[in-house]
Amino acid sequence: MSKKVLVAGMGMSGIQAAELLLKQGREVILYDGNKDKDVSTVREKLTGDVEFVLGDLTDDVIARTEFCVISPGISLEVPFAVRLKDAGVEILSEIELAWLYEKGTVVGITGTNGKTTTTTLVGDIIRTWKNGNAFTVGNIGTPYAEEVLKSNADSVSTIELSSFQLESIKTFHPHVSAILNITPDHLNRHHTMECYAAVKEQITMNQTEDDYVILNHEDERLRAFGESGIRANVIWFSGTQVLENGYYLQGDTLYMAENGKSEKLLSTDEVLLVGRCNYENILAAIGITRAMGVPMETILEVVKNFHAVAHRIEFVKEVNGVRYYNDSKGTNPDAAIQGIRAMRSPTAVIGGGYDKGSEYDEWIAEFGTTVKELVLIGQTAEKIAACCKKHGFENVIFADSLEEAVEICRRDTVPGENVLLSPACASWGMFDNYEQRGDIFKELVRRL
Ligand code: UMA
Repeated sequence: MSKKVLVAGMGMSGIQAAELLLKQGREVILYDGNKDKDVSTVREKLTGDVEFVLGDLTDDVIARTEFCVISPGISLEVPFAVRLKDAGVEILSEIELAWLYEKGTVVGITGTNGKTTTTTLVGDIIRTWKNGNAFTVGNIGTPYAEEVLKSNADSVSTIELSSFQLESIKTFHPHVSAILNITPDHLNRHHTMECYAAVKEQITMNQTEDDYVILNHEDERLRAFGESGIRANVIWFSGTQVLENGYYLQGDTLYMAENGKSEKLLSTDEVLLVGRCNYENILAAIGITRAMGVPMETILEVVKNFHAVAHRIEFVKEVNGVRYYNDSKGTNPDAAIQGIRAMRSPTAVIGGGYDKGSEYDEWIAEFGTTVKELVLIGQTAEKIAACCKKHGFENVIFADSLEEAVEICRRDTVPGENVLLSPACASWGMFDNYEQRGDIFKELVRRL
């Protein structure tokens, strides 16, 4: 009996992994745990036939499986994944599968926050340098498996990588990798910070002395990791300290340093992004693209023209003197802190959502005089409200929907103030993803 490849998950990654395998002439079983999944719309996206399985995975299917490609949203601890492992079936992430077909060079970018902005910027710089022979893929929204067959000896794939995607890599080997920062997130899946950090650090596990890793010098865990004798060449960046070697921000200027000799690169008023977290993303992007060999002139040209990405402290509209910002990508407390830091006047914040097991103390401690009221939605509303009480922040209001939350903020703000959607939580439960949450928010604001 010839065995098939089992692709688990019929979301974006699963569909593109199945399509890639079909193009290689492989036989595919496409599986989803949701027994009500609409198979007909999935079938329309595929160019060949696959065997569909929904609901529970039977022993018969496991016996017919050569290896499994797992979607990032599926934990390795779910019962079917444990049964596959027990049966000796290898489980690969969609990233690992795509990597097996890569013909060009790869840049991999991970970290808790700033991944999307940095990946987009790096992707733009590399696309300019390579005259379009480049791909920007991964957690950012286009599965790596969708683009990899277009790669060639001279192309570069810039990949945003989540911890979920790094969990089941085996041989994946970026020439340049970056870990931007590691702060608590997704702890309901990885359980401890140590496990979460270890998964992120796997991005370097196949790198050699010919490769590079860009690390945040101000992240204690990453500093220790960079000094622990890893094989790749370490390049540091810092948003707060002058470095002997690396890329850093001092005052309003970005510098590059080599053996204690610093050279000014550009000042913050020459770029369109705002906030220290964004200057750190720029420093990391410069470090990554220099390591790839892009001329500094090309890098700075693209940096200067780069706009904020959607859903990341994105200005939406001014209504009656109140500025509305969409930071739906603020899916954890640390990311949401950056949203608050970017506000320059009193702000009504809309927060709450899916419970990933986060703690909200540091986020609430950042409210200071900036946050005038917090409007809470979703599963975490009570938990966040209790945390606000502990920190003496009283101005908390509950809303049943995002629409009601926007209406409350409109009612409670005056000209010169801001409204910020920056939930500190994932969107799941109320929305399909953070993009949908942000798009709905923008639509509600445009209708005000
Ligand atoms: N499913 C199961 N069993 C489970 C869980 C899910 O069968 O136990 C099924 C669902 O029924 C659904 C499918 O799996 O049909 C969904 O798969 P998925 O959750 O892996 O989603 P994709 O559509 O494949 O999107 C994934 C990433 N999603 C997640 O990691 C949750 C997208 O990142 C990514 O853009 C896309 O691949 C392309 O690479 C989104 C995300 O939220 C933006 N990422 C997290 C984050 O940024 O914090 C990590």
